[in-house]
Amino acid sequence: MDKNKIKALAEYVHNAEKDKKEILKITADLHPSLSIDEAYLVQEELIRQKLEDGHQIIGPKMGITSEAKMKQMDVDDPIYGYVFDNMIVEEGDSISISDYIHPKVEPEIGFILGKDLEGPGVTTLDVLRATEHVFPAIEIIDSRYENFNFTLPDVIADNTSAAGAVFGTYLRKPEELELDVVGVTLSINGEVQSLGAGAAVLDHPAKSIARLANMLSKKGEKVKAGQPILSGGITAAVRLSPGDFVSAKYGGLGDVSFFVKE
Ligand code: OOG
Ligand code: MG
Repeated sequence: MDKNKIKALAEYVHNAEKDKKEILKITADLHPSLSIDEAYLVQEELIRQKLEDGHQIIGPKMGITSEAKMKQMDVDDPIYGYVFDNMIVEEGDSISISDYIHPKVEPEIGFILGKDLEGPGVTTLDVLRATEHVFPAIEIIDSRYENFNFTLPDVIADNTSAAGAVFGTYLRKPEELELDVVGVTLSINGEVQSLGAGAAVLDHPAKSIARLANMLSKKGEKVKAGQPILSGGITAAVRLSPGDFVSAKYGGLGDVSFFVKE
């Protein structure tokens, strides 16, 4: 794929995000043969455009790391993308539904590393030893594609549907918890909509961070200390409506919540 094509595809997705207008997936028509490697080139260009617009990367995120997500989205491999500063929602604050296309939420466990991790060969244990804190989080995803309908390359090119992140302030050391058996409930207006445990994420959420380090090493990049990192949705994602009070509650890892307005 030549540079102009990559740029055009990144603009296609980027404009949908800026205009809050859903688009047909890239592989439907524009470029049916889009490969995973090409999709990451489109994502890189999209990220370059966002940085050029003055936005900043807050941290990386993993996606499609649980069976629940693989089934819901009908794709089956972990992928990564990036959370930007303009996506951050403070705990307890409100979002406006009109700032999104068709937003959904999913509960995730967040990591902050005390030292950089560089693959290949990073293990789950390496991640746990490098982790300074874990924290509760909710990710807001908002695929730019019609009906959240996409293939793996499509969703990679769309920065893995990243649209918002609510980082809880309850920090724990990883050794204070057994992250794989930390349970979570995701509730809307006090009613549980989905539930799961950390092990839903690749058997252990720290394994997801190891996978991220190993994937990034193919580009000569590492997972950096100090950045909040999302390890991937534990449960299927739940659609948002105006008036929702969204809350994720974790066993031993506190909770995190926010409101949805018109
Ligand atoms: C893709 C986003 C995947 C996760 O945690 O699985 C993701 C999507 O479901 O639209 O962030
Ligand atoms: Mg996610």
